[in-house]
Amino acid sequence: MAKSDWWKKSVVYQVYPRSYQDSNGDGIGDLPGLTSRLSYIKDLGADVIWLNPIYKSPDKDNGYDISDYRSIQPEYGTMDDFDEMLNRAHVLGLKIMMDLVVNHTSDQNKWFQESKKSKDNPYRDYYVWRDPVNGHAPNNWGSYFNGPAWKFDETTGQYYLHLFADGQPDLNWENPKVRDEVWDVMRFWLDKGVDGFRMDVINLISKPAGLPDGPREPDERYANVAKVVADGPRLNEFLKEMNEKVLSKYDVMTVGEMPGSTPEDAIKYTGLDSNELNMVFQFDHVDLSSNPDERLTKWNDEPVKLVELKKSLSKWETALDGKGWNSLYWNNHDQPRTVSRFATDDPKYRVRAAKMLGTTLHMMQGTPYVYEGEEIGMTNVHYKELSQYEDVESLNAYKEFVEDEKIVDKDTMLKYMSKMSRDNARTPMQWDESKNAGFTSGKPWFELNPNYDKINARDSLEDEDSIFYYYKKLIELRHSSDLIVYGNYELLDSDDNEVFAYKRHYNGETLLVISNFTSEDLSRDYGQNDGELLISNYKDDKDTELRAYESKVYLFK
Ligand code: TEU
Ligand code: CA
Repeated sequence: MAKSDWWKKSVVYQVYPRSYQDSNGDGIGDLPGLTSRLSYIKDLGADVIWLNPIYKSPDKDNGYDISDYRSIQPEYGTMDDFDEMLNRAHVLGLKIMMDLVVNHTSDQNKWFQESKKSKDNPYRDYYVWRDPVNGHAPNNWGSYFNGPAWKFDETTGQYYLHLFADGQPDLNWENPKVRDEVWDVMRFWLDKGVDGFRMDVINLISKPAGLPDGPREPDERYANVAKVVADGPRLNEFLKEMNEKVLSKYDVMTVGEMPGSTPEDAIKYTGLDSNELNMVFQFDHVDLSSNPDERLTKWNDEPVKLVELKKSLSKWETALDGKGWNSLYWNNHDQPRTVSRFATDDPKYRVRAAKMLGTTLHMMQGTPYVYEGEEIGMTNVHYKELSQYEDVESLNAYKEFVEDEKIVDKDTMLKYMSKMSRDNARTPMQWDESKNAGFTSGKPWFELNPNYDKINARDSLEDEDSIFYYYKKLIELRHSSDLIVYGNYELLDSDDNEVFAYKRHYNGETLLVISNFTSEDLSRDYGQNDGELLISNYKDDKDTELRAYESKVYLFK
């Protein structure tokens, strides 16, 4: 079918339904709650909503462990509630992109329940089962969520593979029946009218032949599975098949989540004639800070160096220009809050800093994603106690590193968690200053960030100078400018560790973007004097002067 590139001109708003809006007082966000907030998202100017999983799930990993792909998690409502939400969104001109989680299912999924019954069960080969080797797991792979990637199952005396939690067994994509099941699930939702898929860890679906051991440091218990499994031998083939059998028949948007992928991989999967995906989520810039102790990787409290950040984002901008398409994001449900991580949540600078970060990202080439609460500058929650955390990744990491292996002490780990835990992104949306921030009339499933009396949507909507209206303007600018959508990218002064400046070029026009990433007063001259100021996070413009977290965009015709 004929397709357009509407997804290149779109801005996506991500909703983590559990934490967005509760409608019935049970403390859990739900579909009717989201429906009641669609006009807020429309008001911001977003075109597409990416909805995190809402399928039936035992919720070991907040919906990323699906037990039934065709029904709605009762906590979130009914299929009628879903249809109502979809319909209402479409009436408002909003598209809905679903999360497609098909690298693994829940261990409660009917397929797995059958699969584990016996070696000759028709569903046995839906998953990856192997005999023990010398009484141990079949290879040395570690799970993304700590511990081994294999779990022994007494019933049949074999191990099954789980790259994530042990309640998330990996599907065996080598089995054509599995692929057909996935295509059917996709058609089920597409035929309802959904507008696309965000595909969870889709670059992990093709496992290397023979499942060989991975490289491992002497002090590591398990091999880093990312290095062995990502970008497997049949990935291109599987994605092409998906496209041919399903996606090509619908005008929808697709984004593949691809931890560990390089620009070359992304071009392979999103390239103009690859017939696979529209764009990928890459991880380079969110993986920039890491613990010098390899075993701890993401658990650290190192600030990201601006030159590194510039290098990373610019590498993707340049490499994909004219060859593929970028997705642009600062945060999502797996990452700490943008303003706390890449600038500062110090109340003195927070609003400016949030606008500065928004400008820096939204003026790039690619499809921008706004994570719920980012548009009002929500911050990390800064929990102090282990008992405040919910997330399986954080809790498993604490257990392994503090309790079992003792490679880091409790206080240090809690400090890392307060900086990096996914739970920072998962505290409920802050709607107003009433009890529980207007998120629920009951007891919230997860403790709110106590700063909701100062940071909330109602205040933002009442203040014309708010981050919300600033984001709205950024989105309007994109919608009205081919230069912003299509222009190519040129980084300026790559070695400058204080200012992020770049240009975009298109049809003889140039856009100049300047962002001060520090709280200092600086001075820089990029010839901005001659340009027309399009947007800035200060009321007045002082040319070469750059005040704390100042950000400005100029047009040259
Ligand atoms: O995340 C994939 C992934 O790579 C995560 O392990 C990510 O690196 C980590 O959360 C960052 O600390 C996806 C989903 O977005 C995530 O919520 C799921 O837990 C995961 O897949 C398993 O489905
Ligand atoms: Ca609810």
